[in-house]
Amino acid sequence: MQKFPMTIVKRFLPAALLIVNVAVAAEEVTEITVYRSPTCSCCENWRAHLQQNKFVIKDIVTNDMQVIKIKHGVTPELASCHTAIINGYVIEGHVPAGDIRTLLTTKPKVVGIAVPGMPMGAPGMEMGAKKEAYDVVSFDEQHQARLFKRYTDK
Ligand SMILES: [Cu+2]
Repeated sequence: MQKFPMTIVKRFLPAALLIVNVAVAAEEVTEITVYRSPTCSCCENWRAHLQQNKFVIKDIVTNDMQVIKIKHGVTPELASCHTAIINGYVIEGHVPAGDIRTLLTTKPKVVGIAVPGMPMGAPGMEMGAKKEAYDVVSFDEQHQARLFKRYTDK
């Protein structure tokens, strides 16, 4: 029986390990830390929306969401119920999963993105056929908001 030449193993094994590491890193990106208050039911609906879209949730229940929001630069104008962190970005409120994916792939120089308030029809805020228009905005360290994605009431 011929032994597998050691030189080939030495040459290709590190490359194989590297591929495994990259695959793991890509999956880690979808882990999102969600801060929410124990009484928030729409937060749970939003978490379900993320899970349906293959995000892995680290759930942190807290009675002091105000502290979390201040710590992450979320002003009252930007604020909603839950606050989440993914890959260094802040995700405030009922942001659709697709917009989080866009953020992670385009990597803009922003603190995060937010859906201020609790618009009807946003993920986790479904109320039958009722929908209102809402904006996903990005915000920077000066709390300047910019349009990231607009959703109509249709
Ligand atoms: Cu909510």
